[in-house]
Amino acid sequence: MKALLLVDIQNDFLPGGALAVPDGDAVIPVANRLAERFDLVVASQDWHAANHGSFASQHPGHAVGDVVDLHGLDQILWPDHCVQGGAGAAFAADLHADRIEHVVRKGQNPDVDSYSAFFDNGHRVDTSLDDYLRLQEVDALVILGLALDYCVKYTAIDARRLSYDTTVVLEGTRAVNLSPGDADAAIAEMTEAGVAVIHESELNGASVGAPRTGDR
Ligand code: VGL
Ligand code: ZN
Repeated sequence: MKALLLVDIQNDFLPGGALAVPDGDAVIPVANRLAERFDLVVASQDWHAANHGSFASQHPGHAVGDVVDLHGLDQILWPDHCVQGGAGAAFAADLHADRIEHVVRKGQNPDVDSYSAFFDNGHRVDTSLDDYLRLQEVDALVILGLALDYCVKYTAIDARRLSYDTTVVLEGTRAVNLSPGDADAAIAEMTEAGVAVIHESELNGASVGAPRTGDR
């Protein structure tokens, strides 16, 4: 079966948030629309310890955007964001979160970042999302959320590696674009990895989960 995976649709990634993704709130109506069409909706939540090593605040002498070595991995430094339990870490208020059946939280370990909803950036520890999806007999994922050039990209590429039929819906995602061109590069990388990157209109028909029965 096919599930919808909503990546990090959290206040800190919306305009006005700590790590605002330009036009990030535009993904919310798309997420809400698609959530009505899937039998299973799951979500990831960036969920950092307050002293997380991806925060520039933890690296005196460094600024947001610098790249440092974090226990052997290149790490872009970000503003403090999505601190566990904080308002910035909450799902966007307009997101129909009542449709979400299962949430995986990532990025708790201060020593390693976790862009993918499946693994930390060192691919050492998994979030248990794969186990959960297999138990639900999910074999195909439609992915959207924030941000296209980080968490959506790494989640989609890992999903392919884990052999899910994987689709990313362009209207449902926006990029940070630290460098102009990052969005296009992310789309190219995902496509190269076997991810179908499509428009929402192309989701019609056989490729989407059957309409939910019972309430419509
Ligand atoms: C993300 C940067 C840092 C994301 C999370 O959700 O794309 N990006 N933490
Ligand atoms: Zn983060």
